[in-house]
Amino acid sequence: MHRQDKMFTSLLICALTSLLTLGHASLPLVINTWPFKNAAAAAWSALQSGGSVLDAVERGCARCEMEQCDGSVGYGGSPDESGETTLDALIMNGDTMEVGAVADLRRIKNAIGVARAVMEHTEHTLLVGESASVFAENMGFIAEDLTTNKSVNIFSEWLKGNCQPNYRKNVSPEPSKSCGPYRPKTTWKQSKRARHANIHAHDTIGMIALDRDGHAAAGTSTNGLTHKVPGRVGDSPIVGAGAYVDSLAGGAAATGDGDVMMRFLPSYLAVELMRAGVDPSAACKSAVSRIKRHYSEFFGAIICANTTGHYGAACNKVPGLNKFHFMVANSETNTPVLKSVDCF
Ligand code: SD4
Repeated sequence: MHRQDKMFTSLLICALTSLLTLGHASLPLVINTWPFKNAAAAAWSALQSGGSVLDAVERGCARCEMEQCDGSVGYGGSPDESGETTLDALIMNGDTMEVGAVADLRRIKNAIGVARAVMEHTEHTLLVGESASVFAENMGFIAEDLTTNKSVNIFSEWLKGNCQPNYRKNVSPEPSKSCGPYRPKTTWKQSKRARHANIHAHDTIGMIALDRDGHAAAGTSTNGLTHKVPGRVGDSPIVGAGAYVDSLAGGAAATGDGDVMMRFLPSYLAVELMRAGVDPSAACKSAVSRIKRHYSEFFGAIICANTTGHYGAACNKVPGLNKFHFMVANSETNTPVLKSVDCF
């Protein structure tokens, strides 16, 4: 091939790769993790009817909380070791960098609503546990039991199966065979216990919304991990881990094994890369690669969008996760469209 032909071919490949990986840029934009179409539709219609990007994120995540998306968002999912469902959520305003979040929230279904109340009615960023629930009740949220027949069944099957799987290590009795109560082992070898969490235990909604005027917001909502140790908080309500957004750079939201992912602040990293001019797909990939270096087998994915409305996603390829699905709605599609990316 002549040199000019070669150059033309590589330019063509570059252009095609960009088209495939970047997605078309168009504002406004709503993007969320997993094929949660109704959540994307709720967020999109909030924007279309004149709502703010915060309204869009709140309504989108709230839709998943009501629909109990995949059993991993909202009430009645992921019972912990004591059989209780507790919720984590976060909302962030990319204009003001204000954040509201709740973790280990009990008895209140609308976790993203409470997160927004933390942002708008306190000077704080994160409220946790029983006190977060009392705050929510005082703010007018209804307290109700988050347990369902389904969560009771999951819990009783787990008890019958000797509390397997669980997240304990270096304790006795041997956690891979028995229920607690556990005590710390006096002598133990430093080792990583293989993480057992399966794909169905991981479907947090993470959402980013951008409008035409340069406003951006992001949020998350989840019931965390099934059989978690009571009090466990995942990545979703941790700013920079579960989500991050800056209207001058872009937004990102993560899903997956939060115990591992939160150690790397992947959403913050991705947004900072986009601020430096890296395109959203490459920014998402870098954030995943950073985690892979230490935890090659981690389960997780991240979505990214920049201020021009370009978006992308990336996921770590592990058994059960070859492709990651996410939803996109923008002025080009005018309706939520299912997108996917191959994991690497
Ligand atoms: C957590 N990241 O609590 C959440 C769970 C999740 O998809 O599914 N993410 O670890």
